[in-house]
Amino acid sequence: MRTALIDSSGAGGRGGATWIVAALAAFALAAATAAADTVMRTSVLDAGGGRSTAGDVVLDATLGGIGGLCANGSVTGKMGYAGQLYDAAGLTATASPTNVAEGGTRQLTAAAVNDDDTRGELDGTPQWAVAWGPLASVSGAGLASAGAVYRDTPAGARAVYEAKTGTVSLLVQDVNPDNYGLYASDGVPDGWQVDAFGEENPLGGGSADPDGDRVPNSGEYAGDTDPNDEDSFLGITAIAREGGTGARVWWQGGQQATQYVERSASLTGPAWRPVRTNLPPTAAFTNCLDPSASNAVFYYRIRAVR
Ligand SMILES: [Ca+2]
Ligand SMILES: [Ca+2]
Ligand SMILES: [Ca+2]
Ligand SMILES: [Ca+2]
Repeated sequence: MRTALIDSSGAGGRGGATWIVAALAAFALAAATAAADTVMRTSVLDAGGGRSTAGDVVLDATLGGIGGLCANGSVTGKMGYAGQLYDAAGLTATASPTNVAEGGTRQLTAAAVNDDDTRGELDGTPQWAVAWGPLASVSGAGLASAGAVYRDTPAGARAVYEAKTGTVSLLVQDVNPDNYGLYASDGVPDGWQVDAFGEENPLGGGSADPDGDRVPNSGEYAGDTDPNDEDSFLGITAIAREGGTGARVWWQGGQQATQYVERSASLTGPAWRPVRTNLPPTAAFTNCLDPSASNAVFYYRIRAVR
């Protein structure tokens, strides 16, 4: 292997003038770096190139680095070429990040996909549209607006430009559990209402009692009982004396709510005092003993929270 020499020291030159021996002219590009006080020798010029150092100069020259792909955002280009000939082969649509909160917006971007694997900016503006899912709209500038959802929901937008189409998938995130359609603002999580009654069903409202068990849907949710089953509800089913001063209370309910059994000596201005706290998972049918009921009159109630 012969080397190329760039020498400004005058030691190997003629009359101190800089001169160059280009032993490998075909590879001169890989070593064409010099400084006024530097001697640079390219010790190796193989297919992979390598690092050369002289004085305080370091040259990383790689023949493979002459060409290749570089990317910046949605645009990808080929470097090291005098020109680029390509045809637009398709369209790509992107978003970063791909999640958007319900009621929020996300900027979308479209780019041309060329037949040499590069991507480039469009010469014009694509037509944007909602492709699927709970997007309220996509503006002409590609700003997607997310509608209300009752749980995290996939969505998609479409860009069309010169008969080419690109789509981008998004995830609309549920950030407010009580804002969806007919079920909004009634104190009951919309996802629970949709699971029990489907979407936009008037029977699924928080105050409705479609199964006729005298427990509204809001109470069925709180007690984790079935709003479509009249035999499923939270309630005391029996009370009986036990022993000298005790009273046993039986009740039924759901499984995933915290239950509180309480008593009061009066229903006029009652002062409810705790008897039993029942943590989930709870049995659908259970009971407890109130050992200090004495011979007085007491009223019992049960409530549930989750
Ligand atoms: Ca929501
Ligand atoms: Ca609701
Ligand atoms: Ca009911
Ligand atoms: Ca019920």
